[in-house]
Amino acid sequence: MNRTQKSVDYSLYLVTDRGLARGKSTRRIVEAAVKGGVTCVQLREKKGSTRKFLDEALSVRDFLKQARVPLIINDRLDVAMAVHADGLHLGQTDMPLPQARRIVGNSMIIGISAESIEDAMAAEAQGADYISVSPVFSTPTKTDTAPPLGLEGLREIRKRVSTPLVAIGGVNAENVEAVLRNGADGVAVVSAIVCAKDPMEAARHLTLLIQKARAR
Ligand code: TZP
Ligand code: MG
Repeated sequence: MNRTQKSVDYSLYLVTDRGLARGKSTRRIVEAAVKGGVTCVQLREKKGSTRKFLDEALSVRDFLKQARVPLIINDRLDVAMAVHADGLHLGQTDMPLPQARRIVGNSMIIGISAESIEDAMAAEAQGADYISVSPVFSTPTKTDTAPPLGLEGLREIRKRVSTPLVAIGGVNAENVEAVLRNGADGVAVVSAIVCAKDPMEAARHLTLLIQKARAR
Protein backbone atom coordinates (compact mmCIF):
# COMPACT_ATOMS: atom_id res chain seq x y z
CA MET A 1 0.00 0.00 0.00
CA ASN A 2 1.30 3.43 -0.82
CA ARG A 3 2.06 5.42 2.28
CA THR A 4 1.36 8.79 0.68
CA GLN A 5 -2.40 8.08 0.37
CA LYS A 6 -3.46 10.62 -2.21
CA SER A 7 -7.17 10.75 -2.81
CA VAL A 8 -7.79 10.96 -6.52
CA ASP A 9 -10.91 10.18 -8.51
CA TYR A 10 -9.84 7.89 -11.37
CA SER A 11 -13.43 7.25 -12.57
CA LEU A 12 -13.02 8.68 -16.08
CA TYR A 13 -9.41 9.20 -17.05
CA LEU A 14 -8.62 10.88 -20.37
CA VAL A 15 -5.31 10.07 -22.10
CA THR A 16 -4.53 12.53 -24.87
CA ASP A 17 -3.25 11.72 -28.35
CA ARG A 18 -2.51 14.62 -30.66
CA GLY A 19 -2.23 12.28 -33.65
CA LEU A 20 -5.88 11.26 -33.28
CA ALA A 21 -7.22 14.74 -32.61
CA ARG A 22 -7.62 15.69 -36.30
CA GLY A 23 -6.22 19.16 -35.82
CA LYS A 24 -8.10 19.98 -32.62
CA SER A 25 -5.75 21.34 -29.97
CA THR A 26 -5.04 19.30 -26.87
CA ARG A 27 -6.35 22.19 -24.80
CA ARG A 28 -9.65 22.21 -26.65
CA ILE A 29 -10.13 18.47 -26.19
CA VAL A 30 -9.11 18.57 -22.54
CA GLU A 31 -11.48 21.44 -21.77
CA ALA A 32 -14.39 19.77 -23.51
CA ALA A 33 -13.69 16.44 -21.83
CA VAL A 34 -13.48 18.01 -18.38
CA LYS A 35 -16.75 19.84 -18.98
CA GLY A 36 -18.23 16.46 -19.86
CA GLY A 37 -17.05 14.94 -16.57
CA VAL A 38 -13.51 13.59 -17.00
CA THR A 39 -11.92 13.28 -13.54
CA CYS A 40 -8.25 12.88 -14.44
CA VAL A 41 -6.13 13.84 -17.48
CA GLN A 42 -2.91 12.32 -18.73
CA LEU A 43 -0.90 14.16 -21.36
CA ARG A 44 0.76 11.61 -23.59
CA GLU A 45 3.05 13.00 -26.30
CA LYS A 46 4.96 10.40 -28.23
CA LYS A 47 6.12 12.70 -31.02
CA GLY A 48 7.58 16.17 -31.10
CA SER A 49 10.04 18.13 -29.06
CA THR A 50 10.42 18.53 -25.33
CA ARG A 51 9.49 22.20 -25.75
CA LYS A 52 6.25 21.26 -27.47
CA PHE A 53 5.36 18.81 -24.70
CA LEU A 54 6.13 21.43 -22.07
CA ASP A 55 4.01 24.03 -23.86
CA GLU A 56 1.11 21.58 -24.15
CA ALA A 57 1.32 20.83 -20.43
CA LEU A 58 1.45 24.52 -19.53
CA SER A 59 -1.50 25.22 -21.79
CA VAL A 60 -3.78 22.93 -19.78
CA ARG A 61 -2.26 23.14 -16.32
CA ASP A 62 -4.08 26.19 -14.97
CA PHE A 63 -7.42 25.16 -16.42
CA LEU A 64 -7.10 21.72 -14.80
CA LYS A 65 -6.02 23.22 -11.49
CA GLN A 66 -9.09 25.43 -11.44
CA ALA A 67 -11.30 22.49 -12.37
CA ARG A 68 -9.59 20.42 -9.63
CA VAL A 69 -8.75 17.72 -12.12
CA PRO A 70 -5.30 16.17 -11.70
CA LEU A 71 -2.76 16.52 -14.51
CA ILE A 72 -0.61 13.44 -15.07
CA ILE A 73 2.35 13.42 -17.45
CA ASN A 74 3.22 10.30 -19.43
CA ASP A 75 6.82 9.06 -19.24
CA ARG A 76 8.55 12.40 -18.83
CA LEU A 77 9.54 12.96 -15.26
CA ASP A 78 11.37 16.16 -16.22
CA VAL A 79 8.25 17.64 -17.83
CA ALA A 80 6.10 16.54 -14.87
CA MET A 81 8.43 18.31 -12.46
CA ALA A 82 8.87 21.39 -14.63
CA VAL A 83 5.13 22.09 -14.80
CA HIS A 84 4.39 20.97 -11.22
CA ALA A 85 2.07 18.27 -12.53
CA ASP A 86 0.08 16.23 -10.05
CA GLY A 87 1.43 12.98 -11.36
CA LEU A 88 3.62 10.89 -13.61
CA HIS A 89 2.63 7.77 -15.53
CA LEU A 90 5.26 5.11 -16.21
CA GLY A 91 5.23 1.97 -18.35
CA GLN A 92 7.22 -1.20 -17.93
CA THR A 93 10.16 0.05 -20.00
CA ASP A 94 10.24 3.56 -18.51
CA MET A 95 12.15 4.61 -15.42
CA PRO A 96 11.45 2.11 -12.62
CA LEU A 97 9.17 3.38 -9.88
CA PRO A 98 11.69 3.37 -6.99
CA GLN A 99 14.13 5.56 -8.92
CA ALA A 100 11.37 7.87 -10.14
CA ARG A 101 10.00 8.18 -6.59
CA ARG A 102 13.45 9.15 -5.33
CA ILE A 103 13.50 12.01 -7.81
CA VAL A 104 9.92 13.30 -7.71
CA GLY A 105 9.28 12.74 -4.00
CA ASN A 106 6.22 11.46 -2.21
CA SER A 107 3.72 14.13 -3.09
CA MET A 108 3.57 13.31 -6.81
CA ILE A 109 1.15 10.62 -7.94
CA ILE A 110 2.95 7.79 -9.74
CA GLY A 111 0.86 5.48 -11.90
CA ILE A 112 2.22 2.29 -13.43
CA SER A 113 1.07 0.33 -16.48
CA ALA A 114 0.82 -3.34 -15.59
CA GLU A 115 0.72 -5.90 -18.37
CA SER A 116 0.47 -8.91 -16.07
CA ILE A 117 -0.42 -9.96 -12.53
CA GLU A 118 3.28 -9.91 -11.67
CA ASP A 119 3.66 -6.32 -12.91
CA ALA A 120 0.66 -5.26 -10.85
CA MET A 121 1.94 -6.92 -7.69
CA ALA A 122 5.38 -5.38 -8.13
CA ALA A 123 3.85 -1.94 -8.73
CA GLU A 124 1.81 -2.23 -5.53
CA ALA A 125 4.82 -3.42 -3.53
CA GLN A 126 6.81 -0.43 -4.80
CA GLY A 127 4.11 2.04 -3.78
CA ALA A 128 2.30 2.91 -7.02
CA ASP A 129 -0.60 5.30 -6.43
CA TYR A 130 -2.63 3.60 -9.13
CA ILE A 131 -2.14 0.81 -11.62
CA SER A 132 -3.28 0.80 -15.25
CA VAL A 133 -4.32 -2.65 -16.38
CA SER A 134 -2.94 -2.52 -19.89
CA PRO A 135 -4.44 -3.39 -22.26
CA VAL A 136 -7.77 -4.86 -21.23
CA PHE A 137 -8.93 -5.14 -24.85
CA SER A 138 -6.95 -4.87 -28.05
CA THR A 139 -6.88 -1.39 -29.53
CA PRO A 140 -5.74 0.23 -32.74
CA THR A 141 -4.65 3.27 -30.70
CA LYS A 142 -1.58 1.45 -29.36
CA THR A 143 -0.28 -1.50 -31.30
CA ASP A 144 2.90 -2.32 -29.37
CA THR A 145 1.02 -3.63 -26.35
CA ALA A 146 1.25 -6.92 -24.52
CA PRO A 147 -1.59 -9.36 -25.32
CA PRO A 148 -4.94 -8.10 -23.97
CA LEU A 149 -5.66 -9.24 -20.42
CA GLY A 150 -9.40 -9.32 -20.95
CA LEU A 151 -11.99 -9.05 -18.21
CA GLU A 152 -10.66 -12.25 -16.68
CA GLY A 153 -7.15 -10.82 -16.38
CA LEU A 154 -8.58 -7.68 -14.84
CA ARG A 155 -10.48 -9.76 -12.27
CA GLU A 156 -7.36 -11.74 -11.40
CA ILE A 157 -5.36 -8.56 -10.83
CA ARG A 158 -8.19 -7.15 -8.70
CA LYS A 159 -7.95 -10.19 -6.44
CA ARG A 160 -4.23 -9.64 -5.86
CA VAL A 161 -3.90 -5.88 -5.33
CA SER A 162 -5.75 -3.19 -3.40
CA THR A 163 -4.20 -0.22 -5.23
CA PRO A 164 -6.71 1.69 -7.41
CA LEU A 165 -7.01 0.02 -10.82
CA VAL A 166 -7.62 1.91 -14.05
CA ALA A 167 -8.55 -0.19 -17.08
CA ILE A 168 -7.11 0.94 -20.42
CA GLY A 169 -7.25 -0.35 -23.98
CA GLY A 170 -10.37 -0.52 -26.10
CA VAL A 171 -12.63 0.80 -23.36
CA ASN A 172 -15.75 2.52 -24.69
CA ALA A 173 -19.44 3.08 -23.99
CA GLU A 174 -20.26 -0.52 -24.93
CA ASN A 175 -17.97 -2.18 -22.40
CA VAL A 176 -17.44 0.38 -19.63
CA GLU A 177 -20.00 -1.20 -17.35
CA ALA A 178 -18.47 -4.68 -17.71
CA VAL A 179 -15.02 -3.26 -17.03
CA LEU A 180 -16.20 -1.65 -13.78
CA ARG A 181 -18.05 -4.82 -12.76
CA ASN A 182 -14.83 -6.79 -13.16
CA GLY A 183 -12.77 -4.83 -10.70
CA ALA A 184 -11.68 -1.52 -12.22
CA ASP A 185 -11.98 1.61 -10.11
CA GLY A 186 -11.90 3.74 -13.22
CA VAL A 187 -11.48 3.65 -16.98
CA ALA A 188 -8.85 5.36 -19.10
CA VAL A 189 -9.76 6.17 -22.66
CA VAL A 190 -8.13 7.75 -25.67
CA SER A 191 -10.25 7.25 -28.79
CA ALA A 192 -13.64 7.09 -27.05
CA ILE A 193 -13.19 10.79 -26.29
CA VAL A 194 -10.43 12.13 -28.55
CA CYS A 195 -11.94 10.67 -31.74
CA ALA A 196 -15.52 11.54 -30.85
CA LYS A 197 -17.25 14.17 -32.96
CA ASP A 198 -18.19 15.90 -29.73
CA PRO A 199 -15.68 15.07 -26.97
CA MET A 200 -17.77 16.82 -24.31
CA GLU A 201 -20.83 14.74 -25.18
CA ALA A 202 -18.73 11.55 -25.28
CA ALA A 203 -17.33 12.28 -21.82
CA ARG A 204 -20.80 13.10 -20.53
CA HIS A 205 -22.19 9.82 -21.86
CA LEU A 206 -19.35 7.80 -20.34
CA THR A 207 -19.80 9.63 -17.02
CA LEU A 208 -23.46 8.72 -17.01
CA LEU A 209 -22.70 5.07 -17.75
CA ILE A 210 -20.13 4.99 -14.95
CA GLN A 211 -22.63 6.47 -12.51
CA LYS A 212 -25.26 3.96 -13.59
CA ALA A 213 -22.85 1.04 -13.24
CA ARG A 214 -21.95 2.16 -9.73
CA ALA A 215 -25.58 2.57 -8.71
CA ARG A 216 -26.34 -1.06 -9.59
N1 TZP B 1 -1.91 2.08 -23.11
C1 TZP B 1 -2.41 0.85 -23.21
S1 TZP B 1 -3.62 0.75 -24.35
C2 TZP B 1 -3.49 2.40 -24.70
C3 TZP B 1 -2.51 2.97 -23.95
C4 TZP B 1 -2.07 4.37 -23.98
C5 TZP B 1 -4.33 3.09 -25.72
C6 TZP B 1 -5.76 3.12 -25.36
O1 TZP B 1 -6.47 3.78 -26.36
P1 TZP B 1 -8.01 3.54 -26.65
O2 TZP B 1 -8.29 4.36 -27.87
O3 TZP B 1 -8.75 4.05 -25.46
O4 TZP B 1 -8.20 2.08 -26.88
MG1 MG C 1 5.74 4.96 -21.25
